[in-house]
Amino acid sequence: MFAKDFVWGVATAAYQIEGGAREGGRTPSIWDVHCRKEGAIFNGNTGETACDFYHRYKEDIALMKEMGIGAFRMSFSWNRILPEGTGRVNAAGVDFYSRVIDELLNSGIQPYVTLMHWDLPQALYERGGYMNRDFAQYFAEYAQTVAKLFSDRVKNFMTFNEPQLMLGAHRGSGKAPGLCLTDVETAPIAHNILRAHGKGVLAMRAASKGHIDIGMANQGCFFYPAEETPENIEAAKRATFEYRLPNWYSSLPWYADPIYLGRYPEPLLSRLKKYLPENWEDDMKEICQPLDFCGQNFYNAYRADENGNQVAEPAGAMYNAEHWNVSPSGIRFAAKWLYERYKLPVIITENGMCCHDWVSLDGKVHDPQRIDFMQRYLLELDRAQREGAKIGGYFCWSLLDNMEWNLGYRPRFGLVYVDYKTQQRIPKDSAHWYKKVIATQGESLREV
Ligand code: GBH
Repeated sequence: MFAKDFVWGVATAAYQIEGGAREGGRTPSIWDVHCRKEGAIFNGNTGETACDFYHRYKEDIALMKEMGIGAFRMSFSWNRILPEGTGRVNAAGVDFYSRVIDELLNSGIQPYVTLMHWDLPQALYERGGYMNRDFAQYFAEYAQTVAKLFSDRVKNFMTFNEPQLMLGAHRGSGKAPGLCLTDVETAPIAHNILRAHGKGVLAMRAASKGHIDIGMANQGCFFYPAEETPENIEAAKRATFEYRLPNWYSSLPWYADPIYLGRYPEPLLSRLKKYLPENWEDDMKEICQPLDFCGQNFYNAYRADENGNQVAEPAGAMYNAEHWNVSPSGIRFAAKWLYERYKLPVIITENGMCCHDWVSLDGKVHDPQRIDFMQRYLLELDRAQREGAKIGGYFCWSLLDNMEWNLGYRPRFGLVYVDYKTQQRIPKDSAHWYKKVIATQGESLREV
C-alpha cells in the first residue's frame, strides 16, 4: 500500500517531553516562565519534569525500536544548546542531544529534528523576541550551530513548528508568551519568523556536512467539502488558500506561500500590506529557499459548503476528547492540494488524537477510537497518493502522552501511556496496532 521507503514515524517536542528543565546548564524558555504564571496552565501543570525523557530516553527509544518505528521527530531546545540564545554553546546540552541521536541511530531510527517548537529562549524574548528584526539573525546563528554539530548524523531538519500557533500565542491563545496583540504588531512578527526560516535554511546549507533535507512543519486552517461535488471541492480549496476569515494568522497560505512560492497570498496581502515592515518585498527572495519536503501537521479541517463558507458539523459528528472535530477526508484533500500547489513531497509531520485514556482493570490501556482515527486518516492518505499526491511519510503525534502546553497533562495523545507519578510507560493498544501497520507497510489498514 505504502512504498518501501515511506517514512513511518512518531513526533514529539522538547518542552513537552524532556523535563530536566534546570539540568545540564539549561536556561528558561518563554514556556518555563509562562507556566509559572497563576492560572496560565490547566491545573498549574508545568514542563519541569514532563515525561522525564531527559533521563529516560534510552527506555523510550527501546520502545520505539520494539514498535518498528522508522523515524523520530523531536525538537531541540534552543536554550539548552545556546543558554543566552546566541554566543556561548553549552557543552552539556549538546552532549545530551548527541547521546539521543546516537541511541536513535544505533536502534535503526532516523532523527527528524525541529529547530524550534515554540520554546523561544527567555533571554531572546527579553531582547524583543520575534518583534526584534535581529531575531532572524539569532535564529540563523542557532541553525548554523546545530548544522555544524549534528549534520553528520541528522539528515532531516525542520526550521519551525507551526508559525500559525506561534502567532496565535501573541493573539490571546493562552500559549507563551501569553500576549494579546493586534495586526499592527503581529504582521511584522510573522514576517520576522519567515525571514528567520529563510536565513536559517541558508545558514544550515552552508554549514552542513553533506546533503541534508530541510522543511518546515506547518499548521494551517484547512476546509473540507461538505459534499464531494466538483463545485464544493473547488470552494473548499478556495476557502483554504484564499483565506478570508479574520484570524489570518491561523491560515496556511500566509506562511506556506512565502516559503514555497516566494510571495504573500491574496486577498490577505491587500488586507495586511499596510502592517508589513518597509521594503518587505526585498526579503521575499531570502524567505523562499529551496526545500526538500512540505511538512504538514494535520489534525482536522473545517466543513465548507459549496460557497466556501464554513458550516457546522452535522449532528452526531465525531470529536476528540478536546472537542476538535474528526475529519478524515480532510487529510486527503490537504495532501492533494499541498502537492499540487507547492510541488514537493508531502510529509505529514503530525497527526493523532487525544482520547479519554486510562489504565483498565486488566492493567492495559484500550484506545479503540485512536486506532479507528488513525486507520481512517491513513486510508485517506493512501487514497491521496493513489490519486497522484506524492507522500513521503507520516508521523503520529505522539509517542508518549505529554505536556500539552496550556492544557497541561489533561489531553493524552500518546501511543504509549505515561503514569506521571511513577513515569511508568504502558504501550496502548494503538501502539501494538501501529506496529502491525508499519510491518505490513499499511496493508493491515484494509482489515476492519
Ligand atoms: C500541534 O498543534 C503541536 O505542534 C503539538 O505540539 C501539540 O502537542 C499537538 O499539535 C496536539 O495539540 O477548532 O477546536 O477543532 C496543534 C494545533 C490547534 C490543531 C487547534 C487543531 C483545532 C482546534 N491545533 N486545532 S478546533
